[in-house]
Amino acid sequence: MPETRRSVCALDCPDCCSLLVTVENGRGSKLRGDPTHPITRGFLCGKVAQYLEREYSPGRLLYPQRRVGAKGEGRFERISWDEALDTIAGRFEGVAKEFGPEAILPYSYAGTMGLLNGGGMDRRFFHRLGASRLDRTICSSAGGVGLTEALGLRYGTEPEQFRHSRLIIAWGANILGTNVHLWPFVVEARRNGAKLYTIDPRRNRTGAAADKHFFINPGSDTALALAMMHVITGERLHDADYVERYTEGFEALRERVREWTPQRAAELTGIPAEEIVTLAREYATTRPAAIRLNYGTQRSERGAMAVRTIALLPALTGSWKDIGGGLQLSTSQAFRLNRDGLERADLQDKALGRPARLVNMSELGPALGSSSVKALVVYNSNPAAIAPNQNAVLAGLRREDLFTVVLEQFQNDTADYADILLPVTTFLEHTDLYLAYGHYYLQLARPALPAPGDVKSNVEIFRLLAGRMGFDDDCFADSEDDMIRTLLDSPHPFVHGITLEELDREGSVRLRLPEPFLPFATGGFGTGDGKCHFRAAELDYTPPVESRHGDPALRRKYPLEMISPKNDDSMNSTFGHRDAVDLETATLHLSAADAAGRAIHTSDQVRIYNDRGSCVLVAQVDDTVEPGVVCAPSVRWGKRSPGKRNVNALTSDRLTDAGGGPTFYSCLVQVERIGD
Ligand SMILES: Nc1nc2c(c(=O)[nH]1)N[C@H]1C(S)=C(S)[C@@H](COP(=O)(O)OP(=O)(O)OC[C@H]3O[C@@H](n4cnc5c(=O)[nH]c(N)nc54)[C@H](O)[C@@H]3O)O[C@H]1N2
Ligand SMILES: Nc1nc2c(c(=O)[nH]1)N[C@H]1C(S)=C(S)[C@@H](COP(=O)(O)OP(=O)(O)OC[C@H]3O[C@@H](n4cnc5c(=O)[nH]c(N)nc54)[C@H](O)[C@@H]3O)O[C@H]1N2
Ligand code: SF4
Ligand SMILES: [Mo]
Repeated sequence: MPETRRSVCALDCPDCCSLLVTVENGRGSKLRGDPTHPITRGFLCGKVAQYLEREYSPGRLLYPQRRVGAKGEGRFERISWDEALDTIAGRFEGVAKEFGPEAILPYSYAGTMGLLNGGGMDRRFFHRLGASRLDRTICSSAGGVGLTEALGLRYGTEPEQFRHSRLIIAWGANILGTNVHLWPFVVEARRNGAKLYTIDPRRNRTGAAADKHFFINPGSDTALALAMMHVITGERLHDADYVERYTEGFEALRERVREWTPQRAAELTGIPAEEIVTLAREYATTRPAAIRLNYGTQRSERGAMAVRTIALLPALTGSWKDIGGGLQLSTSQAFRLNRDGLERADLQDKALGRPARLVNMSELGPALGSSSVKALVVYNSNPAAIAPNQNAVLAGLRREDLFTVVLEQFQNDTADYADILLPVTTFLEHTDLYLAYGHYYLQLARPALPAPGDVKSNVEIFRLLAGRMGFDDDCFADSEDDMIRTLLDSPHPFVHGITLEELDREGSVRLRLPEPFLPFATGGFGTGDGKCHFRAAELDYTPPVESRHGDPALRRKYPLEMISPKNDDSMNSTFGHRDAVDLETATLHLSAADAAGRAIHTSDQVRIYNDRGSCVLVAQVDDTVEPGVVCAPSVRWGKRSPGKRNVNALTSDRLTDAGGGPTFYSCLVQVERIGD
């Protein structure tokens, strides 16, 4: 008899779907979205609807292995878990003795969003070891700083409320591609007469479905936001009552944005001045108006300021008062769990007597180049493919004196550089607790399927390694349930009283928030006085160095701005083993004007290059980008590409204006046709 088990999608996606797994004779036969979940609403995205392909793929790693070929070559032989763990513990002890434990660096991101396997036992282990700490900046840290500067907090409008909006602005947000469970609410709003506008350097699927698309030059969003403020304050379209009660610094803001005329912004953004004026007026006078801001805006050199200025707009118009107003970038900070208890940073005292040094993951190339890292442990991430300045990263991974451990499900680019390669479970095979960054439901998943071969979870592997290293602190004996109970042990009213038993019973539990949740309707900002502080003197914009208005010498050499946003049907590099995904991410979109000047036609192989490196893609000449911009949906496995490089051979390890984030989308390149 088929049985239905519950699970949660662990991929790095705002939707954090609730799943139903059909199991027949111990084997998963079907995956679907839970129809009773208020956000999942019974459907899954295309990539996860087919997740059982990945689960049962012949490409799954099933046994521990040791490298026998050269680094990067990908030749391995099977070993036992005992041998693998003993080798790792022995090497760590050796490195710690010779160079100090900070010569060991963990490298992980959100391959799983599960709190235990994403950052639980691993954190405890590395803290106790005294290893370097990783600053996990690769995705959202610039935006996180920008949002915090604006609101003092990192949460906002709940997705369910978008159905009440009359104007929805998807600002650097490809809702249909990366956040598809918001879409039904957008559809409902539009059925009731709402308009959807998109602001993006490329007309993606969401832009194609919108009422109006605004092509914006990459990295210029701050100029647009400041000009919108110019129009709104100049024409007195702001909400005077809201501004008076719940904000601080309005007069200074009005003064500050006086110089930010629509004409000036038009020059920088490429959006005509009249359109900026109309957009600002419509935004300020349509109620409710909601902004879905996603992380696309903050992967540029001015990313933090872009998010900050955009996130100030709803305070100016009082939109936070309205059901269906406000703004959403992330909801994650509402999950006030006991992360300190989970991660146990205090264990560093035991190892070092102080906090360990911090290494920025967006600068992995320089970090490995400096030789201060002697051992690297990669899990939940594929840095050989996804980190910026790939040639520097690969040169580091090739170092003979670097001992590299990789915990993976698949033999991806990074796995090829491992000394020891450990096979891990998928989210369908282990217990974990999930917060979301696109809604307000906390979810628990128990194993739905048996783990194949000899695979183990991250939690189990770091627990075993702690044992091998002789760490006898009680926390290393914690079970998964112990760790979840620790996380739930929080006095904050949003989570207080949620128990493991409730989660086991319900699967998904709404945070203890009022419904509807209007976080800033009457102040409540995360500032000392609860008001939104405009801090006008700090608001400013200069174009990215790598942009059309940046360094003129660089631009003469490399005249095209390259963005490499998310591919609709994949998840960063996670599905890089799929042929269809490989094909989609082998594409470079360019305008007819840029193609004609280079004698490039659709289906031609093209080389994209700059001073950092080059990669080969297939041209697609279309009108999804304007002249001057090229777009490569990402991220492909380098090992499947000609020359074994993907677009990150071109991206730079220059950091964002704040937050230490990467600048993937501030990247000047040249493109040429590869002759026949
Ligand atoms: N299908 C799919 N879904 C995913 C992912 C995936 O790889 N594939 N990845 C997941 C992850 S890790 C994340 S962080 C989220 C990210 O989700 P998003 O932030 O929505 O994804 P991005 O593609 O980075 O950026 C969104 C849009 O911003 C645009 N953009 C680029 N530069 C600029 C700019 O300067 N200004 C403006 N206004 N727009 C700009 C891009 O063209 C893109 O259409 O998605 C998650 N979901
Ligand atoms: N050019 C360009 N580069 C980018 C981006 C871009 O838009 N353009 N986006 C950036 C962003 S936003 C992000 S978040 C990063 C994402 O980069 P990564 O964090 O590296 O994400 P993925 O490429 O999805 O790789 C996650 C890996 O984790 C593995 N995994 C899944 N579950 C588990 C588990 O339980 N245990 C272990 N050990 N492994 C597991 C998967 O098999 C997969 O190989 O990429 C960044 N790089
Ligand atoms: S990737 Fe996102 S949309 Fe797809 S199933 Fe997972 S949470 Fe849902
Ligand atoms: Mo991300």
